[in-house]
Amino acid sequence: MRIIILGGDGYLGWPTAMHFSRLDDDVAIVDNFTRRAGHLERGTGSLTPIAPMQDRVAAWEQVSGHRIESHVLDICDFTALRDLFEKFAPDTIVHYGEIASAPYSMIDRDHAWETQRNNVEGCMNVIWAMREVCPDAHLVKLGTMGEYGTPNIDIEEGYLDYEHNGRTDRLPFPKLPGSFYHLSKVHDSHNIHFACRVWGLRATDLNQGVVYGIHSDDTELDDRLLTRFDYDEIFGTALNRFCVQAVIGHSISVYGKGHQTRGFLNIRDTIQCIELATRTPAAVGEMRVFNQFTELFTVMQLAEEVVTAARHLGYNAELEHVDNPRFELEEHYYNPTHTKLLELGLKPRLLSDELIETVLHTVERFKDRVNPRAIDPATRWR
Ligand code: NAD
Ligand code: USQ
Repeated sequence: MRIIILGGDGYLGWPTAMHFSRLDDDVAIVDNFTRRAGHLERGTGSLTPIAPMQDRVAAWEQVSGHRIESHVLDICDFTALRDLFEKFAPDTIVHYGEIASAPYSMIDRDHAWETQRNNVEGCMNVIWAMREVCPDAHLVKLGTMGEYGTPNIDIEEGYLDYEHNGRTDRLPFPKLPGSFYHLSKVHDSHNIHFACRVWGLRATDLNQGVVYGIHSDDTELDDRLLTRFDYDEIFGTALNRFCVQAVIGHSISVYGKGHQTRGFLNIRDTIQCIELATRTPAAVGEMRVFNQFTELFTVMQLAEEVVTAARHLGYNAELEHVDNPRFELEEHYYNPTHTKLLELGLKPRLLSDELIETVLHTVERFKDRVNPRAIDPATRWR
């Protein structure tokens, strides 16, 4: 495959790029370091020391013998993006390149707008550039399970069969997202769906759950190949934050009752899912939707799993219910379907004590880099 990975400097994009490169696909990565800039703005950073993108690419070539093409480019620059698509002629475009934080989008009006502008404009550019120069390519777009919210009915994979006043239709599943960030993904889904229906583009919208974990097969080869690992209140996600908190002796921050249920998956399974989605592309004119997660947990269950694993390693880990900074249901029904990736061959790596301990061990190596000031939630939904 000739594959472009947008957001290739990110937590998921970098290990995905190495994975396809190792499999001998022709890989180009694109990033404008928005995530690194977001950390500079907040005075925070990745737990793992991450090399500049160009150094990581050079280290990868040295370690693996494979070359990844890299481009410093803002996806919101339409001309530059279209030129790259024209020159590289991708058959697959994996689009990770968005601002990925719900709290960031809730800081204030400017951060809400910057998140939606960057994400919607970037994705809009991707579909227009595809239409103009590579209409046969397959777009694999990272959406999020949070697009659906937590409705009191079963969640289907993208579409629902409706019967209304004696008539039936299959329509996009209703969306009830919980932040301006999650809303940006809903806007993207509508725009991509439109491009598939009207222009005949082909796309897979991956409604991914919360990702955890620190390593892929390739990041383990050399410290210069590490991917980022965020633990701060803005960019860090639940289980990753809990592991850092356990190691530095901070109480594990369960927001509210902790009965909120979400879909979760290991970073290695993200890569597996992307590979499965890219190797069997959507049909012309189709926007497929896969719900991409392997397990459901309540936040409490996750916190308890981390407490158990951390205590096993000798840490005196404890969880604490903190006043929930978000506006979200803490008790709700949650039953999302997630069979399509399994049907394509996904072999989930389920959460285990051993897996959490691996993360804890890596956190231990870099614990001196933790900024404790960055951990407590300060961004509130209202
Ligand atoms: P990340 O922030 O680490 O990676 C995204 C990358 O895109 C960053 O390196 C950023 O600099 C880049 N980027 C953003 N805007 C850009 C622009 N205009 N031009 C060029 N590059 C740009 O985030 P991640 O955790 O790797 O997430 C990747 C994707 O997966 C995101 O779209 C996110 O919404 C989605 N997702 C992530 C998770 C998760 O738990 N990590 C779960 C569900 C969905
Ligand atoms: N939570 C805590 N304590 C914490 C952090 C989070 O209890 O210290 C709770 C939150 O209140 C929420 C749940 O854990 O109920 C998940 O929060 P999160 O910060 O781990 O994840 P979220 O904000 O939903 O966003 C993350 C990624 C985002 C992706 C999304 C997938 O940052 O890019 O889209 O997961 S999903 O949640 O399925 O929409």
